[in-house]
Amino acid sequence: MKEFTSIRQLGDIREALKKADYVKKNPYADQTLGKNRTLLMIFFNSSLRTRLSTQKAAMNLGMNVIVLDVNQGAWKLETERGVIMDGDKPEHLLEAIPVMGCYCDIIGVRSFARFENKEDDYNELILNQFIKYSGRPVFSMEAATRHPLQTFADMITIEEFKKTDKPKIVMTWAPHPKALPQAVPNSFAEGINLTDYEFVITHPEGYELDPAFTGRARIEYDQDKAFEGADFIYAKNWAAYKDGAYGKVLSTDRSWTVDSRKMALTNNAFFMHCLPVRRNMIVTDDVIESPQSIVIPEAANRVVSAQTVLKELLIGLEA
Ligand code: AN0
Ligand code: CP
Repeated sequence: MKEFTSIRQLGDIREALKKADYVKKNPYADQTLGKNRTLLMIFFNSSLRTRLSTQKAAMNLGMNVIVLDVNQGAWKLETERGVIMDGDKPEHLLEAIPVMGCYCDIIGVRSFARFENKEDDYNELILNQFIKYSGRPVFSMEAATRHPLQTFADMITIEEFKKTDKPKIVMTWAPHPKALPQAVPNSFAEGINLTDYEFVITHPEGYELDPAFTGRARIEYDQDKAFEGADFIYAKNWAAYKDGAYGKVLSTDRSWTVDSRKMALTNNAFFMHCLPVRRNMIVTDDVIESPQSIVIPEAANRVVSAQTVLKELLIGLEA
């Protein structure tokens, strides 16, 4: 594999899940694969899980790791070409990227949607510049439109916990005080659409996601109806995608918070969330603390997800 910006780049998802299962059972089997290889992780945004799990995954593969928080200690970067750089940004991304490429073998990038311009976000302006100018294999640690390492961990978790061949997966919007990107729900939808599982997305009107991601999912505006018979509840907030309201918070309606009354409508569903989660906005304390909550094993699988992806990228370096 030469690049990982979408779950689709893993190829056949069942094969990818088998590879992940092997990595989970044999975490130290490939400790020489990454010898003398350097991973550079670039963060334009905050992170807890992605930072730690990807670092741990790289260590399991014997890699060296360098982490750069662009907003803490690095030069402020101009990202637009053609700008007269007489403002507060001393360096251009177009030099910074190839320079960073000189210091590593593989680059991970976290660069969220900026909600300034829908086209720029959905064209993955920042991530694509890394792909074009770094000269290195690039993987996404959550970009503007997708969070494939999270999606892969989510799918690994569903495989581990599912009780039937074709579980009913329900992704529900839930309220949040601040505008959040669509990357996690887009990417989760993209992943579930690779399976033959029943897939329902529920959200208030106005929160429709890009149909390129939601695909075959059934959209149900009645959250109670959507929850009926669910095997997995995947909660997430996102800001509006539609033109004219892109990046806006249209509702903070707490009647959409996942609580025990709603969970009782399901088929004793497991509760999932990528974290970080705001309690009693997205989900009540009792639901996230219940035995059906699998948010911690889900987060633990981020190591398995990252290690499987890094392993494929390391193999790709040798090809
Ligand atoms: C981010 C988001 O919703 O995309 C990261 C989630 C993994 N969440 C926040 O910024 C709170
Ligand atoms: N789920 C996730 O990516 O978490 P972080 O933002 O903490 O990395």
